[in-house]
Amino acid sequence: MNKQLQELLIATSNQGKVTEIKSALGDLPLELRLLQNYSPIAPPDENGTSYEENAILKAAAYAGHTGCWALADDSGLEVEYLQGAPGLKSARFGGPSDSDRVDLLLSKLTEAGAHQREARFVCVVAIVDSEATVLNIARGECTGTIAQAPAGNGGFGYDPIFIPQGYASSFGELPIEVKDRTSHRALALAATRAFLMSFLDGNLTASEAGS
Ligand code: ITT
Repeated sequence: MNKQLQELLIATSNQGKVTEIKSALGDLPLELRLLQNYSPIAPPDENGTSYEENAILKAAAYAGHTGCWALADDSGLEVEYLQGAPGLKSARFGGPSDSDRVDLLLSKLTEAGAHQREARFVCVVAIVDSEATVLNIARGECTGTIAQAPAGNGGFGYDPIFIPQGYASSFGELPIEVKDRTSHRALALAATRAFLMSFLDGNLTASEAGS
């Protein structure tokens, strides 16, 4: 096994993300570390202009504090009727709770017709090494529609109002296995997993990945 990759910090304070990341990567021969394994670290300002920039700046900041390889996720919900909002600002859209954000989003869609509720989730996962060199970036997207009202308690964030394409129920209602197989995060994590396995198999070195 490549000695540089024995521990990987899941660099997010969002417990919903942690659950999904563990489900996708938990069986790899790696020790997954959590932010709560360290003394409190102030979260970096998410002032990037893309999901990629934000994912990299989060991974780099936490790797810098811990000296550990880090995986960070930046994600958001883009609603067509709102010209892509809340997008990069999904975590800071109203608030402070998930249900406040859901209510605000639904209130902005009261005038939207049934055919104007198209939306997509986007997720970008960045991996950096212990020196904060970017080794891999993976993006996943999941299209769907925004429901008229929240339904279900599964998942987190906007899941109770997001109906993925091909289904009649929200991610909040569907079995978690569906989200773990089809979501924006599932797709980004599948590519991330392939990258990590190349490392763990010794087929790729940090300098090859970072170049
Ligand atoms: P970290 O930065 O610590 O990872 P965060 O929650 O602030 O946590 P983001 O900045 O990436 O993460 O914000 C993304 C927001 O988009 C998140 O808080 C949710 O409100 C929403 N979101 C992202 N993925 C989602 C998903 O799979 N289901 C529902 N909502 C999601």
